[in-house]
Amino acid sequence: MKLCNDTLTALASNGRDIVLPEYDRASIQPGIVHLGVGAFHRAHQAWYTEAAMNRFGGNWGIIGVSLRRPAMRDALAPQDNLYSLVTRRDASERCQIIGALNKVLVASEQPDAVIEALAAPTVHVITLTVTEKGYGLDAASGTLNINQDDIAHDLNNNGTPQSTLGFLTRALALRQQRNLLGVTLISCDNLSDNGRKLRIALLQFARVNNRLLADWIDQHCRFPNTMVDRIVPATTDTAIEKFSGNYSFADGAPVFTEPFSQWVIERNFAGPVPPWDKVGAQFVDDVTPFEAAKLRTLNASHSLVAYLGCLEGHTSVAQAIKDNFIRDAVIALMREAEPTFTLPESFPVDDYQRALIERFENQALEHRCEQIAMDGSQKIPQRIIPVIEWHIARDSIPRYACLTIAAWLGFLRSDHTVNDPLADTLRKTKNGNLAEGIKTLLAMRDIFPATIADHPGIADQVLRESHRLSL
Ligand code: CS2
Repeated sequence: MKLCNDTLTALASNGRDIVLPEYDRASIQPGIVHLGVGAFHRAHQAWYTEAAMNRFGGNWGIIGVSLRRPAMRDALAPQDNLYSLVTRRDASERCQIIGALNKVLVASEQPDAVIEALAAPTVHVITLTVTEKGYGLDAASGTLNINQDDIAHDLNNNGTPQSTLGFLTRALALRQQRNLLGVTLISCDNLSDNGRKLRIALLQFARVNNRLLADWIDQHCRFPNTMVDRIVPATTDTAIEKFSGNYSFADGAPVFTEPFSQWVIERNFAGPVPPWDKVGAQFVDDVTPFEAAKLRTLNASHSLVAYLGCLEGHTSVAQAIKDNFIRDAVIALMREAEPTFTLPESFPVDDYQRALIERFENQALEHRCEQIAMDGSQKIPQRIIPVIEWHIARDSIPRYACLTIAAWLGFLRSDHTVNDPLADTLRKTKNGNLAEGIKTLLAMRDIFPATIADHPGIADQVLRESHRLSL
């Protein structure tokens, strides 16, 4: 039996405890368009939206957009865009069928349909998971990188857009021409100040060719900052096969995740949004402390585990964290980050750190070190640099942040495939001896600010840590 609308009722009576959509899918209008419909979105924002519709109804169907590849659409279309969300903690497991996704469009094949979807009058919210590199921002200056290929393409011609910003401006121009309401654009990527960054990128982009549109966007749209959290490994073919063996139906696109989930959203909306705050998300006035805590604790230690794990031959985070050297280093890195942010009292930092280690230990998740090791040039500036800056401003050298850079460098100089938009530049770190490699890396202005690059104590500490790793 294959998962689809017609088999939903049969699933309800197949003996396994599977949670099904409780609203009438056929009558739901799309209220959200999501750009970047990968595993993370389907386990996070779509899951909160599903919970909101299960409890309160509402027209919050999601149109998912894949920017380039058709794989997600092709897997989901034959199953009426239904998919299973499996939450796993060691031996326990729970399966829920998510119905919130109405359809998936592929931007490279159906650009006009994507623009019309974004401009639809029923759509009030646009969410994005386009990864750190999808915003076209220069990490060091925080301004739009007009030389990035897709951005340059979209700024220079009126043909089919290629970039997220290109699609958004075309759609928002239609909304403006049609006198529609503005929308709330919610970045769900692991960037500090993600909403503000999206706003800067989009306004700068729109201003190049259409100043009036930029003014309209600024006046009518909102860009709340958010902190998103849920560990969602990429689904593998083996996991898909095992899934149909475990359940009595086949699903070509299940998602596997942990029970934990967190979503903190700045209360800053252009119009209606789903009642996510009634189903577990938090609407707050200031997301900054949550965001800093998460990026500098969870994500920073994830990068450290991933690079050390790759160097030590561990495949998954759960395996790597069992290694005492890695575990101790992660705990020390968390402690080093701790003074750099202030969490609300409702969010005690000790509990947070302890819970994170337990989440990393979850044996049921096959979260590959290599997956997290991707895009280091985009991730390190968010996760490690603020910690180093905080410490050097107080005349101290953060040893474990330096260890993270050393581990990254070790990874870059190893035989692992480097999957990164700056891969060509990063390859230069392979030249010369270790000290030269460190100098080359720290001199990359797209990644490291001068305050760090020119600080002799940092380069020295990275070298000491590299020796400790026997690089
Ligand atoms: C990870 C994140 O791949 C990565 O870089 O650190 O995707 C992490 O799993 C999520 O941010 C958890 O919320």
